[in-house]
Amino acid sequence: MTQPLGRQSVPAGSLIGASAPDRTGIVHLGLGNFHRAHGAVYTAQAMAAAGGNWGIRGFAHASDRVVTPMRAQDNVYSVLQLTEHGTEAGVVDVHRDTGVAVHDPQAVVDALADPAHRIATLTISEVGYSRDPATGRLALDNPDVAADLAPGATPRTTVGMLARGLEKRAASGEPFAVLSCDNLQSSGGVTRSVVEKFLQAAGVSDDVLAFVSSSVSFPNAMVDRIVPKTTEDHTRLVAELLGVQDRCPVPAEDFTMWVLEDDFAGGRPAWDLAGATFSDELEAYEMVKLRLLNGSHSLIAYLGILSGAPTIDVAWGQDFVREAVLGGITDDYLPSFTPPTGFDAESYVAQLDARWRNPLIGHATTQVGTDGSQKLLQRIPDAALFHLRDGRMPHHLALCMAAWIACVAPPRGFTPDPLSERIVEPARDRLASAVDGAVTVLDHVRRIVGGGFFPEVLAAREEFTARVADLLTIITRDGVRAAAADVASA
Ligand code: CS2
Repeated sequence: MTQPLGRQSVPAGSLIGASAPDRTGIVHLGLGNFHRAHGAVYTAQAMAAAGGNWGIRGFAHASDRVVTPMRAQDNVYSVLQLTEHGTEAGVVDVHRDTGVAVHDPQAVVDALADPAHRIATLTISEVGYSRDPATGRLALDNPDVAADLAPGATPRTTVGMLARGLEKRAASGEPFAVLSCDNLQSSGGVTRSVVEKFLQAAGVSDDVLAFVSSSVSFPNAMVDRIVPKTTEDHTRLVAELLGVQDRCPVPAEDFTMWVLEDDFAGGRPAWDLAGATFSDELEAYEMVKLRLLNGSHSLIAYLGILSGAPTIDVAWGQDFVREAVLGGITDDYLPSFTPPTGFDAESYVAQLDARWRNPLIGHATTQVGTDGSQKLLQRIPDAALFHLRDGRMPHHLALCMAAWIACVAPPRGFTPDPLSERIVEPARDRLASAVDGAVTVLDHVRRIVGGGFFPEVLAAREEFTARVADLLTIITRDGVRAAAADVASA
């Protein structure tokens, strides 16, 4: 029987970076696998290089799935790197306290206001920003946001907690940075906009608004590391490699990347010494990541799900998927933005190929396919509009949209592969009511693209909706391979 992992039983030589001191300097919201294998690792390495009181006070949003085992083992855990040339495990010891935000929202508000804390990092996923898909602004009519805005309410949304935390912090006037580590274009700007909108709607004083505008920074950032869900196999592998029983290890690829704007009003860890890049070309880096990696990832996932492929490497191993994705990169994504200085598209795509091919990652297509109604907003409309405005049809983006609809809101008479049932799609019910009674596939697609689920400017491009409807018709009649072939020959 291997001994349980804890601060006293970290195997010699296995610590990644440095252990954090007892004082915490960072509040992290969204304590999932991605943060634990990404930002937390950079922070441990930054402290090894340059010290600092950058221990993390971490909050999961609503679930104790990670918090319970972390607390039982002094908040340390292992990261398991799965590469084709070997598997390695190391232990991360930077979280000094963990909890569940909705169980004690006041603890989050107080932590954000505590002058000892200088940064809040967020990995709350696209859904966590409570935005209206049609406008990109805070969705004031979202019932959870509306409830948080009621006078005297205890906030339950992350945006509400952040806003109330900053409102309280205004009393001390201590500078602060809120760093979004999610896959959003203009991640910092978006975060500032939803928080400020909340504060305005809540009717806070001008002093609070002035504090947030002048003393709280919201740097933009691009994050990258493929981190799947933890399975029993990962737990077993860690026990074999480290000789300890870790109840919440994190599997990850070895690739990792973080590009940030250097705008931290209250100081920051030496993340640059841990391999992060500070740049003033964030918009370009975000586009590279969101379009070439994430946009393509969605296409791999939905084509994969429709052809019964359970994991990204299996989906990517099918010729029709590779052709569609590489065509999408070349024809639709690459021309749609100006990359950062020195960017080498060919080697970036070769690296993506190696990352998606890795059979050890076991990244579920349904995990990538989850929350499509929020994720696709970052991955399709802007790139599609770039082409549509010039009279070109972005066929591969239309295919991605059609494949997503086929999975989560299929037209009557079509039943997608049973894998699609494992996609967590928060808009599933609303999509189903939107398409209820649609008589043609075109009508079906119109009710989705133009039904408040996507920006109005995209819905106004009727030719795009029509192409999505064409491809959806082919998927339902002749299958997903036929739809990909139609795109290849367009
Ligand atoms: C994926 C991302 O689930 C998804 O939507 O595209 O989580 C992706 O694995 C990461 O952004 C990689 O950095």
